[in-house]
Amino acid sequence: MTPSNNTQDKHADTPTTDTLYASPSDIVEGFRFDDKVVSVFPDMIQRSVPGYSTIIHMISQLTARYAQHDTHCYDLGCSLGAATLAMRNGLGAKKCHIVGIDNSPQMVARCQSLVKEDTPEHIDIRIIEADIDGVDFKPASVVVLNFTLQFLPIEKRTALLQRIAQALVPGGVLILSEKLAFDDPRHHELMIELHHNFKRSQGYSDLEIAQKRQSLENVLIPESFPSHQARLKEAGFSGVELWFQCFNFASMIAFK
Ligand code: GEK
Repeated sequence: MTPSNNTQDKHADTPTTDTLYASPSDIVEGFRFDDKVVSVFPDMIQRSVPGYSTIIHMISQLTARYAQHDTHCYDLGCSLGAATLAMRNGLGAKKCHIVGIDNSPQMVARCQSLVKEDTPEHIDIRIIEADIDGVDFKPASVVVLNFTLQFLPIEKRTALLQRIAQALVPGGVLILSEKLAFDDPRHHELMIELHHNFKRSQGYSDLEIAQKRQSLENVLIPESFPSHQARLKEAGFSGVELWFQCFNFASMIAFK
């Protein structure tokens, strides 16, 4: 079996184009990672997050550089396993234990079947249903939080990052991708505007953009890069840098 590079187009029997917010709703409910979202997820994230494919591609390269033999590589909030598979592809001959974790049962079920059908049996890769808030991490060299921390209540973020920092072996890294907020309100508005223009260019209507934004209100809580940097240092990381940014979407690397 030849491992592939993505999780797209594997289930031709299910809808793949995101039209979840295309019709007007009287009440827009808070966003949940349920069956409906799972069935359109690759299309949704690709057309909503500028730079998503580049980040996934680079997670493979960062794993190749930082993964250490006989350690764990975690993908926290793995959804359908795009970053999990990118890590697997980056490992090459290194023997690591790859663990993807998500607390959406629907995501986990789909992810397990996608990963199983794409991965040779000798590779140690597991997809687990759990809240990342309560996981007991084993010694790890690469930990990925690709657009997941933003869904955790703010008051729980420091403790999770502390546990990750403690689990990382010397030389280990955390790759943290997040939607960002900005302290200067003029810049904040500009980034939102450019992001919405990006979504329009991807075929989303103004109604879809407005309803999705409403559904994410109080569910996805973005913070600024200086806030992330300060918290990561407080949690025990010695260095934190931005390695990718497109508008209000960014990826950071935090060094143990
Ligand atoms: C990707 N990383 O394709 N515990 C476990 N999982 C959680 C928790 C939690 N407390 N909170 C949210 N999730 C993926 C994309 S999506 C980002 C990540 C997005 C899970 C949630 O179920 C969902 O699958 C994922 O985190 C966030 O690279 O959709 O914007």
